[in-house]
Amino acid sequence: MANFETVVVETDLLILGGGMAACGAAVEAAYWAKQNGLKVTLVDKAAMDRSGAVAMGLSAINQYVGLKDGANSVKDYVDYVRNDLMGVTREDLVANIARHVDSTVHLFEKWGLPIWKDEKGAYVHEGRWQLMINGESYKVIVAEAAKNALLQSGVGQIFERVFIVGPLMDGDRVAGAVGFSVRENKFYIFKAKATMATMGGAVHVFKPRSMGEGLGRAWYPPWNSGSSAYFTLKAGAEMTCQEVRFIPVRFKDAYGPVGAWFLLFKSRATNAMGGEYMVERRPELDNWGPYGRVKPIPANLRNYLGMLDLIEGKGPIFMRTEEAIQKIAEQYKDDPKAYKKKMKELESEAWEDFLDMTISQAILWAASNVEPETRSSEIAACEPYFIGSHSGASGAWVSGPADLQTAETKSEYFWGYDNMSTVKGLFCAGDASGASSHKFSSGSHAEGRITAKAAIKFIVENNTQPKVDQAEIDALKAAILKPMETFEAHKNATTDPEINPNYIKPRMFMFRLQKIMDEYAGGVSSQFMVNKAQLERALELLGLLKEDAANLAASNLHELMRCWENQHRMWQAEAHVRTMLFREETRWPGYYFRADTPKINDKDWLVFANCKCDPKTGNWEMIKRPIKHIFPQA
Ligand code: SFD
Ligand code: AMP
Repeated sequence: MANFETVVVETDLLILGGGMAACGAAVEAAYWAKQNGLKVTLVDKAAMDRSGAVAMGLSAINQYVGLKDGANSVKDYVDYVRNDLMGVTREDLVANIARHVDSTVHLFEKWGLPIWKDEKGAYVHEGRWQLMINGESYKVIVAEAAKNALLQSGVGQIFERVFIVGPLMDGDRVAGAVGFSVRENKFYIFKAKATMATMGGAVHVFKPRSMGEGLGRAWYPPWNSGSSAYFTLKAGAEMTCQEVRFIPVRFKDAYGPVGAWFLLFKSRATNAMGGEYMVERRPELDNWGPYGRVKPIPANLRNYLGMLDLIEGKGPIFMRTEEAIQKIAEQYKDDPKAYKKKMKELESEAWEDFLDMTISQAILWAASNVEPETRSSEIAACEPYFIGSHSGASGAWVSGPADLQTAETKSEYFWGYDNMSTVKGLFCAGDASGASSHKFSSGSHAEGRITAKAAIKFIVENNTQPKVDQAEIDALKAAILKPMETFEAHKNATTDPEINPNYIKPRMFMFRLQKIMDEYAGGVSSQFMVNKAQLERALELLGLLKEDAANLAASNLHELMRCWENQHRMWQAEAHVRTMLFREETRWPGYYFRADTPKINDKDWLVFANCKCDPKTGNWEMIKRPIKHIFPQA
């Protein structure tokens, strides 16, 4: 495209994304880069102040271990995560984050984040690991610190509103990334000695429950579209846990969080008949091996018990907000003034929980006359998401820290630099790194710091600028901008630019992807059920979709971004389907259920299911990797 300027940026460390992991990376990288005379460049598709999952703010910090108070140990956290993921977790990665996460939380507080305190000045816990915050401006505060660190140290530069499409390679080493501005006709080539993929997880791979005007609404933010997975897959990196999607239960239709209700307010959830699935269905837990007996009950099993009620026609499921609020206030019933005050306080906490992180839920409550102190609200399982930082686990397979390996784990989990993928110089953190669940906002930031430090070490020890073939760059530029040419060439063939025999617009392409995934890969409409035949059909249809991706069309830069977002989603979808097909058991009922292999099978499948795609041939390889412990097991 002649009217696209090409901008070349040479740097040492390239940080892709501007979310929690990237902000952590920026702070740490600035420090180590200055000491070593290196340059750092951060690229975000949006504006860092409000980009990524924390855009609307959050009402809790979900990972705080409390090592200083001796409340918990690193091993306690590792046990919690392994149990919640039905035995499948990289203990070395989880422990590495757990031992550093508290210092990240203390930094947040220093930078101005209000964390709730009790009368004695101690943090108010939502649950064992979760702290309550006034977090409407959480992302603004964290981004400000990252920007200050990069810009004031003089080592860094930041590009906002530049969408990263894919990697640049020098043989088996990553050499940077390519992308384009979503505001100006500029094509970007970033050349770097090490690259960090921190572009979050993926939403809208599956058909959402919302439709029409509400379509953009999902629990996870619609602007995280699988760019991390695409980037690492295209670089040839090994991926892990691609089958471990996350399905949260949320307040229905506006996706408000449930954590504060279950943990802080101690609310019950009951079905249409008043039955409590967590009590009535307890015997079902015995079918899920040792994981049915752990505390807390794994998130997917909690989901599953509720889903069984729905399958039997006992829905809707209600969060009993009115009962929970009354129960807490009852303790004050002998003193009418104190009772009134407590009721007001609880009411405002209930609203603030949503106003701090899912404002649309508060709007829905207001619009539908819900007073949580007098009336229950429906909750429902969301559509599936890919998020390695919450209770899902999908992401790249990365090296663990040297000092936490045992003689047993070292050969499997360690290859030199913390959080480096199997591709030389390509590092991953946050949602982009797999098998290290439950890091959330704080752990993602901590993992970003760990990873940036390791990436700088890699640069110091491999201090050469990788070579990039100009022909490869030219080919990438042509392919990336092609949807705009396609549109220009064919736009007059029909009167409605949305419908054209020569091209497909990204919105329609997304609907097609979502329909395939919803119907054949266990979405909402198929009650999260899959079997071999369905998954094979999904792969066949995804193959046809991939062919048609060559005919995507964009009428402007915004649509060009949409084209590539949906290509990214499609690759995430394929990795997911292939891995569900590979794992011949059901391990995470409540996330997905393989009806043809309906039982958990620890003997054959207590392993990581990994995959990779050869960038040259496009052939996929499925790999089993062993689960090994770094702490002695009881
Ligand atoms: O409870 C490109 N999360 C919660 N964590 C908590 O600690 N407490 C909570 O209360 C949390 N809750 C919650 C959470 C998330 C959401 C969506 C809701 C509620 C409604 C989880 C955390 O938010 C999550 O773990 C971290 O944010 C993960 O960090 P990271 O860095 O992996 O992802 P990111 O922050 O979304 O940032 C992604 C960045 O990448 C950019 N990007 N840039 C360039 N090119 C591309 N192609 C790109 N694609 C994406 C994005 O713009 C962004 O900057 S609770 O309800 O669960
Ligand atoms: P959520 O709002 O569902 O994202 O939950 C916030 C935090 O609370 C996460 O750490 C969840 O794992 C945890 N959580 C939510 N519900 C429960 C529950 N019923 N039991 C135990 N932990 C929960």
